Amino acid sequence: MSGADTYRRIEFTPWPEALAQSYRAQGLWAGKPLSDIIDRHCSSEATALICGQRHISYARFSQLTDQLAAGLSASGLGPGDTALVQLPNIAEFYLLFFALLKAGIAPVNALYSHQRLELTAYAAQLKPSLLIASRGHRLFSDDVFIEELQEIAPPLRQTVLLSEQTQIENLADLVSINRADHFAPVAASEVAFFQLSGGSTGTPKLIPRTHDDYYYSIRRSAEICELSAASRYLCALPAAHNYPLSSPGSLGIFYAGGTVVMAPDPEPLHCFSLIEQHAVTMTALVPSAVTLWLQAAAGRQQPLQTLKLLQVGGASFAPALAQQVPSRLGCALQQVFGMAEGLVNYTRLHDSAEKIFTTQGYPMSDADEIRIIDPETGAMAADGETGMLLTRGPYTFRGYYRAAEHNADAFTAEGFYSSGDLVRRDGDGYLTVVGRVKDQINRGGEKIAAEEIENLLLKHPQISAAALISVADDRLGEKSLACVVSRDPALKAVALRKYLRTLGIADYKLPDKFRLLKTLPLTAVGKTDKKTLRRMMAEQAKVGDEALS
Ligand code: AMP
Ligand code: DBH
Repeated sequence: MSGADTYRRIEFTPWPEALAQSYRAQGLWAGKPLSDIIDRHCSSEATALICGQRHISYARFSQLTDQLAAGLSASGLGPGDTALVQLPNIAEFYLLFFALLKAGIAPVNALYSHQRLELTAYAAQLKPSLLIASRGHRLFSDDVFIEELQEIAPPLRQTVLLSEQTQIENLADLVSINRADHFAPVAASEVAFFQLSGGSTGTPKLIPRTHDDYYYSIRRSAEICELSAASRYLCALPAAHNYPLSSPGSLGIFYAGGTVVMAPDPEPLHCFSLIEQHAVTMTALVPSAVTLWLQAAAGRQQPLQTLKLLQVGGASFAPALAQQVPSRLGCALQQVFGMAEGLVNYTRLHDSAEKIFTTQGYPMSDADEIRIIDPETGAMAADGETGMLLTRGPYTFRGYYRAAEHNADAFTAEGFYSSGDLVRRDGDGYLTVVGRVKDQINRGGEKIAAEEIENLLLKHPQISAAALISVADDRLGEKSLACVVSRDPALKAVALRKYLRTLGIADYKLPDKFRLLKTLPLTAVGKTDKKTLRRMMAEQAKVGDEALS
């Protein structure tokens, strides 16, 4: 292992020393690497992971990730290097994640739905030395995009491409190791990996997470959810997402010595069959998936016997739907309101039905500091009043990666992160999310930064102004509507959608609807007046005005 100051460090905004010391003194930051989550069970033959027919024990998990880490180190990669990773929900996602952590290489795990534009943005910011991707993804079916990435990130010198048949047993061959080489993890106070922000700006931002801060959030989450070696978690949301990764997610389950069962996606019938086959005890969904599960459960004879807990989070969950979970799915509900930037709130397992159905819980840690302020005046909101949520704490980051200008806006002088969420706190400290001030659309838990799409639309030769807003949707909660001013009155939605697709954005970011306007309403300072625009669109929707088709 290298000494703390002999390896290349990845830059990040640190916590002020006094706070860092207090987090250590309180035992919140335990000084252990995230790989301890697996290695603490290294002699256990219990099953850590089930993926299709494969069952991987903790002992095997620990050994394989050691071997892979050694292989990665032997190929010249190590602390200071970063990796761009894009994998679907398969066992290799975790095996490679822990191998990278052990080798001190900091990955960013892109979502599988991400396309050229997102991956390019991450590569341009991180300049990764290593790419891990799947040949099953349309970007990696040949080598064209890999060559593009190498131009954007000249340090990129290693590629691990998994074929659809690649299994962990021969993954070790991919990085050609047969010997127990040395690998060098970094200190627990350093960056372990990068989490993705849903964002509200033109370019997707990266969130450096340290071993210390992330490990604390996982231990505390596992405790709140009362996880044990008997917990069996179905991972049906995208594995890379902060919620199924850490709240308490798969990492919480591994920490507790339980079993993670992989599902490719939340499709209810397949998930129900996995739950029955593997005696799954808990899972995590976004609200739009719960709707599908409730419908599918209605057609079943038997309740899901083993399922004890369903977590719901990522987007607003209507109390009327929340109430249906226990009776129709036969399990308890937990609401989770979190963010990849840090702060996670949970309703607690023994809370009253009223709190569980109508609130999004309260912060997981006593060390989380919360401020709710009036967005106009900055004054503290009283209990019951709506305000903007600011937070800082032992697992809330202090700055996006290399984004000084944006950080100046996203943080207060005292280091509080401005989440952009509008919340209300009740007299017992429970938060309810009532809206947001950030310019983002939350499409069934998938976040879309309005500015990113507007900038792309503005690149179209016929478009002179563009605004992306949310519109209410029964299934997803919100959908996106692009209002455009065009020089060509015959511009068609289908052409715009195709245009955006050729630019390489993820499908979930494609506007659901388009509307052609003569002008966009402007505020006094000349910015798009989205409040007025939203109102105009809601009124037009009522009179059944035709959308651009
Ligand atoms: P991200 O920055 O992509 O990690 O997304 C985090 C954001 O998702 C939060 O700031 C909220 O806007 C939203 N969010 C997460 N959980 C919930 C929830 N339970 N209810 C409402 N909004 C949520
Ligand atoms: O939406 C999120 O980002 C989210 C939701 C629930 C999250 O990051 C989390 C829990 O950790």
